[in-house]
Amino acid sequence: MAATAAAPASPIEVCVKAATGDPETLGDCPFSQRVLLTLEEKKIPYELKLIDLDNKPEWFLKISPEGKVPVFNGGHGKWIFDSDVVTRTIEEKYPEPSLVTPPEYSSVGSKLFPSFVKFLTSKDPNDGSEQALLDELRSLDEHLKEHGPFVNGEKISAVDLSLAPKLFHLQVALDHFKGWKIPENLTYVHSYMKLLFNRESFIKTKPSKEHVIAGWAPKVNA
Ligand SMILES: N[C@@H](CCC(=O)N[C@@H](CS)C(=O)NCC(=O)O)C(=O)O
Repeated sequence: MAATAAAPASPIEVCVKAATGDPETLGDCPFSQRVLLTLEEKKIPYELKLIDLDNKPEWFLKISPEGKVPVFNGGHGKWIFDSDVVTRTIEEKYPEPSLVTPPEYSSVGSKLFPSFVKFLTSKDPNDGSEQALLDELRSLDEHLKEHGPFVNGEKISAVDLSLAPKLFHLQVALDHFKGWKIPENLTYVHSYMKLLFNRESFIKTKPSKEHVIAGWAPKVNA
């Protein structure tokens, strides 16, 4: 734990999604994984609480106003929600190693996830959703070409930890449901994904491909 942080009164706890149909296994929520990646990269010990989102316990509904994960308790009794707020709070309490992304890069790739979801769930091949996703991926590729290998150069930062789980979902779900792959010529995006997915923090917190697919299936088949 970082020497600068006040010791928590009790363990740090994080409520995250349990796997769909497998409540004892870490699930496939990219926002939950983002928080776990932040804790892992900062080497902060924590206790996981797996939440079955299809059968939310009463105690969880009391601490999570919208019934959403992740929810985080920094060890001082107060539960906070939303991965933006949680990761910002972790950064403030545990500033070392710094994961701060410079403001000019903090929105790089921010439209990737909504573009991916739109294309994944689209039933109309001519609605422009594939092209919109390709445009976002190309723009990330250009950024990485100029500034990579991470969004902010040599050092991983918060924006990478937000994008990594989303890119994993994108890769797994689009391949499975649409037989669609990120074009080979987006070489900087491919190298970026390899770099992120091979990190110890990612390997430790990633969901299985089967659970990612099971998580998206109801939205794709809706
Ligand atoms: N903006 C929130 C989004 C969190 C979110 O949408 N979590 C989903 C799981 S990935 C959830 O808990 N959904 C509630 C449900 O499925 O009942 C964040 O960044 O934390």
